[in-house]
Amino acid sequence: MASKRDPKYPTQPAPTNEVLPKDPIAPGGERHQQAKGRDDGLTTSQGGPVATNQNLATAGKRGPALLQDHVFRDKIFHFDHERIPERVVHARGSGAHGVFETYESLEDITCADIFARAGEKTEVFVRFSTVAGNKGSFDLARDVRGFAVKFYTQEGNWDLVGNNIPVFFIQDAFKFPDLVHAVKEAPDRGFPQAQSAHDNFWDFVSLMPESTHMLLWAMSDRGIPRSFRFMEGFGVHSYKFVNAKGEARFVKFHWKPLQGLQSVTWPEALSINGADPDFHRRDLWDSIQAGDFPEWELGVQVFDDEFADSFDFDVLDPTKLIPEELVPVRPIGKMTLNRTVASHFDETEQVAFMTQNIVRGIDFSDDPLLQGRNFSYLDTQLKRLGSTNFTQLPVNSPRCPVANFHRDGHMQTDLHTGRASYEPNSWTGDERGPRESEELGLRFEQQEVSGAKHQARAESFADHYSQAHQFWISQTEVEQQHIVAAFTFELSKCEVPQIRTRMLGNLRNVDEALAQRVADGLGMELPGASKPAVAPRKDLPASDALSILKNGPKDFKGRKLGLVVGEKTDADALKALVDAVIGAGGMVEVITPTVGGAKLSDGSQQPGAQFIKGTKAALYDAVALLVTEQAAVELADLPEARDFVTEAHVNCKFVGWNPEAKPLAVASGVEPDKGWVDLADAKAAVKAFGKLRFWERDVTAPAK
Ligand code: HDD
Repeated sequence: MASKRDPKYPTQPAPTNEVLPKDPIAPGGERHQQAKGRDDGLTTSQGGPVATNQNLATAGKRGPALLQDHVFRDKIFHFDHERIPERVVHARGSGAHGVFETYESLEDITCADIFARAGEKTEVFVRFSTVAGNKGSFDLARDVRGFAVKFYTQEGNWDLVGNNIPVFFIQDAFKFPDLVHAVKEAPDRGFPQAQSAHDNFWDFVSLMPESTHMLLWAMSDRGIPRSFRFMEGFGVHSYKFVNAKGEARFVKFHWKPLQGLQSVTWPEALSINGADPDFHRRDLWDSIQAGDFPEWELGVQVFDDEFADSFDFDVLDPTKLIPEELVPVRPIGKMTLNRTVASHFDETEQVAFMTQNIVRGIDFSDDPLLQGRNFSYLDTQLKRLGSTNFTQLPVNSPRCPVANFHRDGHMQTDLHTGRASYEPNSWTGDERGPRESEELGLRFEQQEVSGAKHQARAESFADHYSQAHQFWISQTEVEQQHIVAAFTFELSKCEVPQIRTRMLGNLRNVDEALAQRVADGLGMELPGASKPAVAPRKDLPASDALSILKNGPKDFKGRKLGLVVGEKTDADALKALVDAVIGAGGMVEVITPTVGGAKLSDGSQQPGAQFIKGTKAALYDAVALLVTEQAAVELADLPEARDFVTEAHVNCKFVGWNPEAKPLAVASGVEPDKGWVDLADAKAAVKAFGKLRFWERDVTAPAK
């Protein structure tokens, strides 16, 4: 054979509803077995059995080390080279494997093979990420989240490299390095890390009014999701679907979590970052390991040139969205994440996403941000992974055959045979090698293009504020209050007053009340409005799809209860509560005074998953206090127990309790209200937990 690369791993899934083949690198898989070494014996990289993994060879018992200790050299050499450059953005990520199932054939609008057959299952790999922080930063930074999906389709890999926010900060890729430099650590001092609450970021965005719409999203609770499982994903750009007749339509991609939308509050985010910096990463891992597989529906907004021409904004402008009320999102398939990674580095770190990885039937639009991205992602993979052969890494390797005349390069792992590495050639049979195919190959839409070379932004991109206003009026009162608080917090960290003033001037173009409330929070006079490129519109209707709270969950499924238990807790009441939570599809973490657990009323020992001094209420979706009066009095003496109750209360969580827990509530300085539900009826309590927050309590909201 000239150059055909067989699917390396795993073999291509059959186009049926069968379950996917076992991944060879998963535990127990063929390659995993190989990696374990000969009969579980330790070997060098060359496969030689190792006699000692403890001591250097030395001359004499206490003498100098011998240069000849090749086993030591092999080990240290590899260790010294373990690190690769982290991603310049989206460095901190969490990956998982899964499957995508197509609902129905979309042949009328796209010839993409993945959408050709109802019920088709396609293997996927997903990587969620924060954007600004380094690899070792914390999960609950206020930040955008990356939502990148690699579909291993039968006609090649398709990467949908999106975010949890449907718009972007900038309109043109030319500005991307500036944006990233502004939000990352200041180059002189190397901080602040993983946050946008600093002068450089707000200096830049206040000078770039096109960022304003995205800023509203980032300052909303979208910037602090409860976990990856509870957030939407968006392809952001307008792409195109092209059918077999060559007809093209615009398409925007949406991921909708079947778990519902959910975020934490800002004080909780601060608390979680200290208590569990891996909160999101752990949540994804734990839920998949527990068999509670997160699911998202992929939906599309499909529209033609006629709609694009009639729409209020340019569909090529990535700072704009198309309201779902105007073009409904059509669900076209479901993704289920059903397998954790076997190795964080091998898979999550080495996975290479690229917007230019499209397949036949999907095409780019002329969005200048997308066009620039298509150039950038390939570059970055070479920098990170060190070889043009990164596509041969298992996580990047297509599951369909690969056949071309690419040759050599660092770390080539394919074994190419035959003498022809060029075409045309006149060899035959296996020596001939692959050929292009007019019928099967990807062809771009045959689009007419005209006009002089141009180096300026199109006028159709000039409106920077109208959709920001639309986003603002689409939020509930609670969500608006959180946006005000976020702007106030972030701008309060800007040391240079002019930056705050400039930003307030921009916010006046979004909404006068918003700007005034932020100015009040900062204790500043409201400056004049900045001059917009075009007058913002205030007549766009509110869109419910833009609010998290209007799209929350309906029950406690997939959520976690933090259940405080003490000495002599009623064993029957405990069982009833745990059964009710599990019956509702939720999880329970039992918190006891010490991690050794507590002795229940029936004399049995209840182990603790956490002890009260080692956890925080912010880590749970609801909390419950199931304790005797004596235990409540003892807990009331512990500052950590009081903090636990106070944190749950002020963040509007539902608190399940029995009246005996009152001394703990009193000592915590909180007044039980209707959000405190009696555990006597466990099922009713769990039903209340499913509402997630008792917002009526919001003690941080300004008095009306
Ligand atoms: Fe990007 C990574 C999403 C604009 C250049 N980007 C990266 C990742 C996501 C996004 C999710 C992480 C992928 C992974 O998990 O490995 N990026 C976006 C979205 C954008 C966007 C939704 C706007 C709509 N990005 C953007 C621009 C450029 C880049 C305009 C450059 C011109 N992005 C990169 C990059 C990264 C990257 C430098 C860093 C690591 C990587 O690619 O693999 O090339």
